[in-house]
Amino acid sequence: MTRVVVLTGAGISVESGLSPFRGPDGLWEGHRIADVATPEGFAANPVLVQRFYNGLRRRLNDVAPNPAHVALVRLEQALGPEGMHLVTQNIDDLHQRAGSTSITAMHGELRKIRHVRTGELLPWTGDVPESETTWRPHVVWFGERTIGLDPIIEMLTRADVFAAIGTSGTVYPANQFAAIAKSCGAVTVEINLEPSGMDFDEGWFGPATEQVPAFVDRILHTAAPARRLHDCDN
Ligand code: BJW
Repeated sequence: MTRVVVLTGAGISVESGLSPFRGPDGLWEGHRIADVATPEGFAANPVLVQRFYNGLRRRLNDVAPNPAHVALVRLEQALGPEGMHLVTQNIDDLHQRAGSTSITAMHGELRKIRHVRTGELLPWTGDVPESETTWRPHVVWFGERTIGLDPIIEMLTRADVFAAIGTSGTVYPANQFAAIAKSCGAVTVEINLEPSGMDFDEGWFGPATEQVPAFVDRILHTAAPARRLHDCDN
């Protein structure tokens, strides 16, 4: 059985109408990252941070999954949860709304809030009062531990194919996944508007809504890539 691990970033949701993080129209334009995406920023100015994430959360009401999200559901349904796992850095819920179930949201989920002391999670689709300090956005800020890393690494060591879709590769630890998978014998594939500059075996360049369905067709309709034998095999 072919085992595929897919990593997605903000680029997969751009054609749904969401901005990427970086670049001229990026989400952080007009904000200092340290102010809105660090625990220190929240401690210093919770009103600014809650307002920022309330704005992002509202945007989710106006967008829908696109053909790239849907194609990854098709891949999961064809390979089963043992054959395909989706790791997303995205805090939007477009993969979940499209129907992906074998998924790790490693940077959290905008439509959840988290108790700052107990870690309890609540589903949350509306605004959080700007003065709220006990409940914070369930997102992973810089300097915080990402979600589900150990199982992700385990899956990368067993993958036949690793594909990174719509991510700039600027953020650790996700920017190490291709190297980990490759060192354990996976064929690594980048799907992006343009090359990120990281080392991949193959590049598929163009809009995700075109490239991802074509990539899924390739996986499903051609023989599994030959896997090299190596030390990571279980
Ligand atoms: C298309 C497209 C189309 C466009 N089709 N493609 C020095 C100091 C302090 C920390 C560090 C340091 N050096 C390293 C670190 C670690 C740090 C880090 O990586 N920093 C670097 C930036 C320097 N990482 C962390 O802190 C992480 N945690 C950690 O390391 O923990 C260690 C630890 C261990 C034990 C205990 C405690 C800690 C956590 C990182 C959390 C990142 N969170 C964010 C913010 C979420 C909330 C928010 O909204 O503010 O997650 S950062 C932001 O970047 C967001 C994203 O998920 C992430 C990745 O961005 P992504 O998805 O790649 O988006 P873009 O915009 O960068 O790229 C879009 C791409 O799409 C582009 O390539 C386009 O070409 C493409 N594209 N249209 C196809 N149509």
